[in-house]
Amino acid sequence: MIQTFPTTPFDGQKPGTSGLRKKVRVFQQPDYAENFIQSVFDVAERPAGSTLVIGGDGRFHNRTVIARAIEMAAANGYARVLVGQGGILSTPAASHVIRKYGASGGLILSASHNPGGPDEDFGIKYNIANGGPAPEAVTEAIYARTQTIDRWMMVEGEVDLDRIGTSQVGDMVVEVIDPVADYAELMEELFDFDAIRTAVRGGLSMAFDAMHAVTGPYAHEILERRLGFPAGTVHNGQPLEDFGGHHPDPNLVHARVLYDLMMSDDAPALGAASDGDGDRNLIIGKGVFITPSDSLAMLAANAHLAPAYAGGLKGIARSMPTSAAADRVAEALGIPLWETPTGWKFFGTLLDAGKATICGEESAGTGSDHVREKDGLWAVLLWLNILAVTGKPVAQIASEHWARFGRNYYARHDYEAIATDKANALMAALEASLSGLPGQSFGALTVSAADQFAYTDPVDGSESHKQGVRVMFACGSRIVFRLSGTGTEGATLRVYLERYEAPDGRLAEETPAMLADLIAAAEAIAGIAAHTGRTAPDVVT
Ligand code: VG1
Ligand code: CO
Repeated sequence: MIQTFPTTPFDGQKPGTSGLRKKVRVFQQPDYAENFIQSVFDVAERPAGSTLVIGGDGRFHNRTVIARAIEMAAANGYARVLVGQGGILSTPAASHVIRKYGASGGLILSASHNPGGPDEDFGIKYNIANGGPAPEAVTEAIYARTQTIDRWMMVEGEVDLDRIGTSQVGDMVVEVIDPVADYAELMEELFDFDAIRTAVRGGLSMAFDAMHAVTGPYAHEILERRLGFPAGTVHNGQPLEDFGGHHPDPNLVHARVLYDLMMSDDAPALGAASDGDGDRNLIIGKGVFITPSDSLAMLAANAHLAPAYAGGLKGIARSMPTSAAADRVAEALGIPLWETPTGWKFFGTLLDAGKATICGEESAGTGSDHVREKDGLWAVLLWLNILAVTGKPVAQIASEHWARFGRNYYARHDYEAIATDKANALMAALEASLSGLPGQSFGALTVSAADQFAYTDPVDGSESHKQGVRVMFACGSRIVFRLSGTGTEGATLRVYLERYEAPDGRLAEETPAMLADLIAAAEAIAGIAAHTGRTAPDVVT
């Protein structure tokens, strides 16, 4: 029996860079999650008989929202729900399941790399039938609906999320599926598992930090069981509702233990980590950290060594703040390079249209057309495939890459939890100053151009404005300023710094030293200290 509950709108249910993210306490308010999910169902394209995929990263509050989402799907006319056992599906696995089973879309319950637990973060993201994040037109429609919503609907029912099998809620079939099996099978199709297994027997070693988040079960199955890495290769492999009290953010700050291991004499050949929902990756070779922007470029340059990409790449896409390292690879390969706004939702049309094969973001996101999300383990497996086939250490692959293409020194400085009005004032002042910047010098750096990045999707023509302020210098260096769209507390200012050294330039320097004059210029241009009172970033990645 369908029950209908009257409700009134909540303010601020606007999806950000990657879905709706708020504190758990906000999501726990009566009707809060229900209003958002009902708004999704009210605007989503879902023909009669549609299948919905539901899964999450296992964080606190997952099971509560999943149980309710299933009841609501039954009342809203879905024919079938596929849900991961235990409510678990990594973001890339959810994307694959949507595609494989022809679902009309999916709900992914995650706040990704944000911390979890009763006082931390929760999130809901809707993905469309191609398996990718809903594009802006859809998220805008969802948001508009949240502002007028006056009822939500459900059919009472109970599903044992821990038991694989089929049950019924109202007229709807609910299948609890193995969250790992379909994904692991896909990875076996893409990569040369035999070559990797042989290399492992020959001594190829690695450490993978699952950060007590969703990739634990995937990494145990793929790395230890299927590829033969010894037990213990996967660290922190058990998903916990609060990620063990840590930030499941695979960067040099939050994955410090792994970093220290990789810089030690006992380092294995490859160190890797993934985030809360399994879509990000951190890559560290023995003694050498590979920036995500460099990793994108190096993977693209060597992708032909993996079976799935042996026929070549159709194009490479990167988000605007990501370094231009991949641009040089695209040029060498004679394929197009697409520059999109931040967020994976902008890659979907390019992948669907066959304009790009590999995509990446500076925020530790890399992926390909095998799904429509970034994919942490995919990146790790492509690195393993390359290491296995070439027999070279990561450091050698990196130094040879830089010797051929030059090196983009790169860092991102994050200033977190700034008062929103101060962050907005900083950005407003920066925007107002843009037209006067060209020609100005900051130390040895002279501004050649400055603008607000705007994007017109080359496939569907949709436009996105105000996607970040770019300041370009005559020497080819660049600073980008933008505010995060994934935080739940105040505002986060991201400052992206990039300096290019040609193949005959200084290729083996320390990054902070190489970026010192850019850091000073960023302060002079944006007045970060004056606006925010902060004299140093909270996180440098
Ligand atoms: C951040 C990253 C962006 C990424 C997004 C979602 O967004 O910068 O590159 O796509 O997180 O990643 P923002 O707006 O905070 O800069 V995840 O792993 O949270 O799904
Ligand atoms: Co993520």
